[in-house]
Amino acid sequence: MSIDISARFSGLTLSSCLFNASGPRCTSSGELLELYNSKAGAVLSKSATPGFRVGNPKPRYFENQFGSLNSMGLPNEGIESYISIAAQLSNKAYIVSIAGLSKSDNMQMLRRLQKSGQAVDAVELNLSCPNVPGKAQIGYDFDSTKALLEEVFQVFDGKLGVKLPPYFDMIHFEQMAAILKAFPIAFVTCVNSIGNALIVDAESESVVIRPKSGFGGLGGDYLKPTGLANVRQFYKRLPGIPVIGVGGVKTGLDAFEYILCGATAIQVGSQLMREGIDCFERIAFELKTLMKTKGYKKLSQFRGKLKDG
Ligand code: OXC
Repeated sequence: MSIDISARFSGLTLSSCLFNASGPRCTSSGELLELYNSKAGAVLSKSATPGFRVGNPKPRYFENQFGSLNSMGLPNEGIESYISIAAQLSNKAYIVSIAGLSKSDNMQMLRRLQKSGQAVDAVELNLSCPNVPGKAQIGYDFDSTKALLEEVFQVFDGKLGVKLPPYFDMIHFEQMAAILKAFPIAFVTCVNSIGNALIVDAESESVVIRPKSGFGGLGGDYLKPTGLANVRQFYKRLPGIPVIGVGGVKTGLDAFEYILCGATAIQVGSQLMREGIDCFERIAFELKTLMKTKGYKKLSQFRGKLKDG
């Protein structure tokens, strides 16, 4: 099948537009190497903090037929580990996600990444983790986001994208887009989980995850319409800035819908957790099969072309 699903953005070339979301199965070196050896088009690390973090108490991940609820609390190996593995991931785009718990954490990691030169191909700055008790999602605080980005681009001149929380109001899309436009953002990833959702188990009359009294980030099918909406909004408002779609991608059809909304590439989260790394080959095959049926040979033939007039 001579159907091309490669993606190019910010100087990165991905043989497949599909890769992992920062979250499931990308924390340990072993997991990152598995992703590297899979059909994923790029490798993205779990969000790093300056040092190792054990994360929130378990159980902290739940799934049902509609998606997932998590409150992982940023368990990760620490930034040094994600920089040092880069040498073993050199033939694929390797993106490191960072999620400092404070501005100074983020600046410390960016200085370190800056010093590491070309080790890492790009950075995804996570502005939207909902699961650290006592810490707000910075992406919902527009002034703090702007102030952070002002400092970020003073110390870091590599490729840097941002991972946004889902927005639900037109004015918020407008305000965040206006902020992002003022910076040399390499890409925008839409969306992180819907924060502080609650799933109830009626039989046990209990919450389903332990941290934060059961409140956690919602992913999977629950998230997809919100993810599509956010991709569409930022695609239209940020011409020239690639948008990476994430939220409820299980099939080639889901991926197709994200590209129609304007996504340049697509991340897989809950489904990667459920199915493992084979999901990349399966979803790619389904996407190519659908494109063939529709007479498309490459993604640019339909990217962003959702009929919405
Ligand atoms: N989003 C994140 O940014 N981080 C994780 N969960 C989530 O939904 C986490 O580690 O809690």
